[in-house]
Amino acid sequence: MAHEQTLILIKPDAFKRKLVGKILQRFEEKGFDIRQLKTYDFSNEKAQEFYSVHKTKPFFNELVSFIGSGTVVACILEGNNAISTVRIMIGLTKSFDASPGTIRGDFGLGITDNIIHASDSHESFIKESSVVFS
Ligand code: FUP
Repeated sequence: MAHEQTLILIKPDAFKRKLVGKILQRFEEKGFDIRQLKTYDFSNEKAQEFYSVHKTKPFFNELVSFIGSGTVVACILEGNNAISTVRIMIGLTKSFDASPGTIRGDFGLGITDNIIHASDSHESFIKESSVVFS
């Protein structure tokens, strides 16, 4: 068990639907501490940097455009096994496949517009948090 930090982004679809409070509440109730929290508006350049691991993927442009389409909420959470536990809590990438009880499973049906992002490794957390909280 590792006491660690992870980054989440509450994406523009969820922000527009005013789901910020409900989503953050789940992480607080689970026991995570909020260490950093802010609204953030991605420039095209920052969005490309954030998603650079996906730059060869066919959905890269759609992804960059979507994350820049409105305000997001960026949050650094801290607690036991934060990276893997938060990934379990958000659910599968395709929201229509995500299990009920997960954030994507309860709130979404989309793929690109899938409510929330969470770092998938310590290396991703370092890179992503430096893009958003630099
Ligand atoms: P996840 O880690 O669950 O966010 O998913 P991935 O790293 O596989 O994908 C990154 C983002 O690309 C996801 F938020 C959704 C988006 N995506 C698409 O838009 N189309 C696809 O076919 C696959 C992923």
